[in-house]
Amino acid sequence: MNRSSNSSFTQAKVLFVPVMASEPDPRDDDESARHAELGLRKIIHVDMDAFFASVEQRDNPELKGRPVAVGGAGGRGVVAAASYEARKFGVRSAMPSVTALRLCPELVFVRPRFDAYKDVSRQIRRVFEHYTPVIEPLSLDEAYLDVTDDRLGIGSATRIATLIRQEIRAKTRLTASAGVSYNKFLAKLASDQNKPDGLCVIRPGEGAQFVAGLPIRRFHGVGPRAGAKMQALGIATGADLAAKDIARLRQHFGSMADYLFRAARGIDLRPVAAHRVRKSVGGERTFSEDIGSGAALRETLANIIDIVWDRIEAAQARGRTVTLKLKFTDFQIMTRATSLPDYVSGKAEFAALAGALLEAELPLRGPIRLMGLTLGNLEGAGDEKPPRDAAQLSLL
Ligand code: DCP
Ligand code: MG
Repeated sequence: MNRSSNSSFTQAKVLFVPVMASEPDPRDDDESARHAELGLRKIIHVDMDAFFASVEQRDNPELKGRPVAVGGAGGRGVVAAASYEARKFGVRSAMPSVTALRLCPELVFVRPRFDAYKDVSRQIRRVFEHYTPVIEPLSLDEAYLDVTDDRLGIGSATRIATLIRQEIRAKTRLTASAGVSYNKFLAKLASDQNKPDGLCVIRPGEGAQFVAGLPIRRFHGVGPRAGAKMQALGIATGADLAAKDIARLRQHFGSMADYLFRAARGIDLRPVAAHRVRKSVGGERTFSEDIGSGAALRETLANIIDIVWDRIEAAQARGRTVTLKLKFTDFQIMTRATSLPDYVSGKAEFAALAGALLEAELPLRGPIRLMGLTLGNLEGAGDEKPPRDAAQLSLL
């Protein structure tokens, strides 16, 4: 996650100091009453600290205290996770490994071990289930929990977050950060606020003020593209966003406008979706320079296949449809999909299907600025119409 040291952010940090783990908060009873009155939920967002890198440091004592990157060290390698020691040098997730090494020459690269991460993911999931059935995992290491009606009748979301963090530490020997608030948007911001090993609570009435001082790139869902648009419109903070009227936001941000309009006021109406079924796993990549030659396209595809297949493994997903997406320099998008009667059997088949989709289009009518790849028609998701519903994660 991007954190920033700009002054408005620092101001927010001062206002919202972490609640210490062992202090019962006298405001909790009042808080419960107010929640009931306003129909607000009690939401916790839990996110493991430097997840893959922390697991590696836990399992290999030689890595403790050292700058560690999980990922491939080679020319095409990308950093998946960076330990906090590595972050001091500016090393970040999704950074090319060569850049990371330039920033931090002592950086130790470790290959990912997805089975180990999945084990931890299952362990933390069991901890969550102890407190609430309403859990929405976002990835292996993070989830939203709705604890409005918690299983044990504890009542205080702050207390529950503290217990969850303690239990995670005891069971996994790893640390998690948690954010507590009355909606998902604020809870996610809060979990990031005091990382690593932090807790932050945003109470009813505090959301709008918290959001006002935040740099816009910390808003969940504002990626590089929306971020660039915001910058062009002079929107740097939550307060700048709140000053724009809804019509103007719709004009620029289409379907995202209503979410942004509410978020700028600390409002988020999305429920914790405990049974959300993922429809596809994939990723896409925008290039710093447009590419057009067959060799460059094949090399790029190979790179994306590596990253996307890691994600497919991490999500333990099985699917029948492979979709390739290309965006030309004139922003025209072309998608090509192929479906099998059975699930894609492994990485080799996935790579072969993706490669065939690309080969069938060569030579392209012109250079492209983006390439994306997804695996869809996932097990348990029911049949879907690819490729348009494919929810994508940006790789950069
Ligand atoms: N990950 C990845 N590629 C990315 C981002 C993340 O493979 N572009 C993987 C590695 C991370 C894990 O997902 O360890 C969790 O991602 P987070 O964004 O939660 O980052 P971390 O847990 O590493 O760090 P933080 O302490 O900021 O949460
Ligand atoms: Mg994390």
